[in-house]
Amino acid sequence: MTNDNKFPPEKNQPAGYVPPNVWTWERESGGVFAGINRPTAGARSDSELPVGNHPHQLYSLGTPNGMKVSILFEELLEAGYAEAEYDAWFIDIGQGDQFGSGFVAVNPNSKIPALVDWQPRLDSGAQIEPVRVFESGSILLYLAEKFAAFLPQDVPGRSETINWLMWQMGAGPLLGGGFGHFYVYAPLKIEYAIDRFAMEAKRQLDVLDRHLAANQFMAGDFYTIADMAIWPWYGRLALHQIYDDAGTFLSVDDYQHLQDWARLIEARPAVKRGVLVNRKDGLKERHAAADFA
Ligand SMILES: N[C@@H](CCC(=O)N[C@@H](CS)C(=O)NCC(=O)O)C(=O)O
Repeated sequence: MTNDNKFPPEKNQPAGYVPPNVWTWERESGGVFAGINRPTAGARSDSELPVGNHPHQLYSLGTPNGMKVSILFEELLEAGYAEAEYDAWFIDIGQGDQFGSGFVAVNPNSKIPALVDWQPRLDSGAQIEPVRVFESGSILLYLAEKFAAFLPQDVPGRSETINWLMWQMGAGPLLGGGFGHFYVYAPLKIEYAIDRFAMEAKRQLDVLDRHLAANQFMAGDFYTIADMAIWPWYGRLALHQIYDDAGTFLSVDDYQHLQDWARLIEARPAVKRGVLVNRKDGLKERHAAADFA
C-alpha cells in the first residue's frame, strides 16, 4: 500500500494507522458482537439441533432477518395453510449457537434464520435427507413456492416480487452491517463511516418511498414475500423500532408513503405474531398457535 501526501497517516483513525501488507487477526475489534466474530468458518463445537413434531423446523432469532420467516409462517397459517405448522427454536447468536455442528450442517454460513423441511422425507417414506434451506430470501422463496402463496403466479408479478426480494437481500447489509453497525454497535463513532452509510440508508428509504407512492405493496396490488422481507428492516426503521433513535437521525417521518405502508403491514395479525417469535422478550420458542396465548 502506498501512502502519498493525499492520504497522510495522521489523518487515519487511529492517527498514524497504516494497513499492513497482509491482514492478520490479532485481537477482537471491540463493540457488540466482536466476541463471536472470527475470520474463519465452520463448526466450533459439537451439538445437535433439536427437532420438534412439525415438518418445518426453524432455527432462528427475532432479529429483522429472523422475523421475515416467522412472519411468513404466521401469514401462511392465518391464510389457512394448516400444513405450514412449524417449530421455531431459539438460536442465541450472542452465545455462539450458530457455530454448533448441527447448525452449521444446515447453514454453512452460520447465520440465522435456517430451516429444515422434513416433509419430503415424510412424503417419500424413505430415509432421504430432509431439505435444508438457508438465507432468509431463499427460505421465503422456498415456502412461497411450496405453498403457492404470497408469490404471484403470473410472470410480471412473480418477477416484480423477486426483484424486490433480491433488492432487500442486497440493500439490507448496507443498512444493517453498514449504517446500523457504525451508528449503534461500533465501539467508536466514526463520522466518515456514519455519513457514508446514513447517506445510503436515506437513499434506500427514498427508493422505497417513491415506489410506494404509486404502489400499495412492494410488488403492486398484492401483499407478497417482498413486503415480508422489506418490512422487518425498513418498515420497522420507519416506525422507530430499530437502532435506538436512528429513526430520528434519518428523519424517517418525512417518508410519508413508506410510513403508510409500514403501518399497514404492522397492523396485520400475522405480523404481530411473527415479530414475537424467537425473542427473549416475546415467544422464545414457538411450537403451536396456542403458544401465543
Ligand atoms: N443474508 C443472511 C443474513 C443473516 C444474518 O446476518 N443473520 C445474523 C442475525 S440478523 C446472524 O445470524 N449473525 C450471527 C453471526 O454473524 O455470527 C440472511 O438474510 O439470511
